Amino acid sequence: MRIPSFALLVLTLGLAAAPGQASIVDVAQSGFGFTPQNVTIQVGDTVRWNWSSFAHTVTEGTDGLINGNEAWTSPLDVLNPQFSFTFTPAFVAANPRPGGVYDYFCSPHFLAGMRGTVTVNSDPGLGFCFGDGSATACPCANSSAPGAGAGCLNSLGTGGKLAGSGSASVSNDTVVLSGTAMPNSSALYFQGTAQQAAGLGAVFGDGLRCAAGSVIRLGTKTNVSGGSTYPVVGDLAVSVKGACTAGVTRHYQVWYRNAAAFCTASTFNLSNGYTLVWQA
Ligand SMILES: [Cu+2]
Repeated sequence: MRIPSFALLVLTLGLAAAPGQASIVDVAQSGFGFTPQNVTIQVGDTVRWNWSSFAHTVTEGTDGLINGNEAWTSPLDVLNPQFSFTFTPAFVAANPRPGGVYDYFCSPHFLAGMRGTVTVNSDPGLGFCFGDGSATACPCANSSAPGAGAGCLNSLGTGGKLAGSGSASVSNDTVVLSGTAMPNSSALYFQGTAQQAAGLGAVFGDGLRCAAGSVIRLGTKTNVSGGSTYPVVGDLAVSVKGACTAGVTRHYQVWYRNAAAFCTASTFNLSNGYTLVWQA
């Protein structure tokens, strides 16, 4: 049981890595297969293929051929026993794939089914302070479903959720913060320099305050179909509005109006928190 326990520990540590901390994911070549065949990584992570026997290639695509249309290709043989490839924000932006799924194959053994995938998760950040009972308890037992990754329930019976996409790079900021599952009311997107109560949050209105410290208001939006985003056309980029520099960690949250009689006498609730580590 020693080896499986260790493998589980490594996996757990890998999943617990903070956003922005690039990690290396190993894939073994065993016989005519890649193990694990399918891996999921974050933007900026590196996949490292390790050779064990015979001569193979690691070639992006689905056509089985090395013909110049691949985003990367490398031999994986006795002379090239290891091949590492980093899925940088620039590479992902220049070589988009549906769902972030990069198929690859071994050219000599394509017909034998020697193929794999790398799924690149483009969410640049990490949620925290969920209103699902895993953090501070919601004020009126209005917890959202465990694992929903959202805030405490509002009067509609949904938990406001904040997520992100794009690249958290101060020199090429394409971050879009997206709030969903809220009433069609006003929603303030704000940034804090700290996590409230070490990330557990504190009761505030009908929900939890998660982002704290020195606060910058990014902008107020009006939800349509329960959602909104920051920035939209005409808004400053998140890192500009938030005065973020390379290397800083910032925390985000949506504070939205929920005027219906529900939970406390307050007329507002909040999403979960969302953390970004800004890169150069
Ligand atoms: Cu092969």
